[in-house]
Amino acid sequence: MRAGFELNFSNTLMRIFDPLSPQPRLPENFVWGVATSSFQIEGAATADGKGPSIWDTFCRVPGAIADGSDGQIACDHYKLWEEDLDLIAGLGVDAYRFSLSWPRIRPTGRGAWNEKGLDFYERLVDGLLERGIKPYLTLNHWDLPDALQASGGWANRDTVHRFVEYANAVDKRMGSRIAAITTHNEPWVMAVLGYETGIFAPGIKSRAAAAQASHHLLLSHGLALQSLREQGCKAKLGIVLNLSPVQPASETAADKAQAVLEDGKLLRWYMDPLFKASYPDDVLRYLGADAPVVCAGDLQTIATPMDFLGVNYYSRSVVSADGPWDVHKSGLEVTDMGWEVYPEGLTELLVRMHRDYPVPPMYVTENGGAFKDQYVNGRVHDADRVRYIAQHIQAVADAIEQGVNMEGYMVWSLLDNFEWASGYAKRFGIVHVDYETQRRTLKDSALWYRSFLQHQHAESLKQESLALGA
Ligand code: GCO
Repeated sequence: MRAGFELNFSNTLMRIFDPLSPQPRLPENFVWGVATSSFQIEGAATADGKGPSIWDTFCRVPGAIADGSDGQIACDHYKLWEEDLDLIAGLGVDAYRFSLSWPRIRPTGRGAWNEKGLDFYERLVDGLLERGIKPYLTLNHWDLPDALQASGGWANRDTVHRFVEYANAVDKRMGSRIAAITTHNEPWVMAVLGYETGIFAPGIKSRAAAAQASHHLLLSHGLALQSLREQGCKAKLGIVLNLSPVQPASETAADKAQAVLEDGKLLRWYMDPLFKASYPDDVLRYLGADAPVVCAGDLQTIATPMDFLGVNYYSRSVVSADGPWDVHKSGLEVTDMGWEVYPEGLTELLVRMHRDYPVPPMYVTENGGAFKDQYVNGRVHDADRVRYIAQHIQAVADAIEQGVNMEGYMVWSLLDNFEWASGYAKRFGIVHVDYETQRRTLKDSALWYRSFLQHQHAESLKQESLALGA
């Protein structure tokens, strides 16, 4: 155990942490990482020719962001990127998952390209490679060029083609140096929270627009995959979905039926077209006249084979036919986001996906928790976050035991950052950010992850030399 490192673990968790005890068994080349996204950390909202994104615009809507904040400065990563890369390298991770700001690269989404934007990401990619870290690049983590929203954004089929152009341009500039390219991060969030409930950018409230947006996101994913492969792109290609097991609040027929429908809207609406080239009938029936316009060939395009699938997992979803479920009912620990800590749900979810769909190798591309951190004398003792991460790594190991093909795990997030409609009040980082001074401080969770990874890597080396000697 690291000196001075006192955490109150249960026996199981202690075993994960204690280098002398058996660790969860993860495959040889398992990829360990940390994740961020462009709008949440970069700042520099208008620097070097960047155009506005829908989130820049949405932040100006009174009441849209809980603390009235915006992404103008965020973690100032656009300026501090070298320091941040050193921080990532210091953790001993294999990979860094980050996203590109589309309007930094093409300010109006369809006009001229901004070379300075491409230059920034090229420096970032080279900086990662110099430090021995694999770049996992996401093309769209929600910050659509605002100019494309003026013509309907993702509800307009034209945006599909603009996205493919953007994907091609990024690949031409740096694709050969990227380990994996994710087309979209969490299409459900963009479609449902962005176009149906309107609590996220662009703030539209139309179920029909949301359904159409989800279809266009999926279609653009499939078309981009085809186009990137035609271009000879060597990176692994995939998409990232936010998923949860959906459980009924009770055994009543009404609650169970509600859970089936919610599972359809959250999981099968994305997994069925991606892996079975069809939309689920029950959700189509539920949407009725709001179902999306789907052109001939669209579903075959969406089902273009992927090299990997990313899963973002935070909690389970419990649904009741009588309205919202009170998370405090279960007696489980609840994070600062009001989400139950439910690691066994991750195992359940991964096993179910493996059982129900012909999935490619999967990654947990995001997992982590917001907690009420206290910064005291240069330390943040976030034992709750350590426990959260350790339990979920164990849950991934359990899924692997049950035959699921998992290739990696990434913590959300490297840094405290702009948590969308919650602003800066919710902290997900394993590194604390003082927004006044931009000083970064490793929390206990970062120190824990670092020593856990040291042990994992030492174990792999041991296995390798045993294999060589045999
Ligand atoms: C997400 C997002 C992140 C969030 C995180 C916590 O993909 O939902 O990728 O941007 O910050 O999930 O809510």
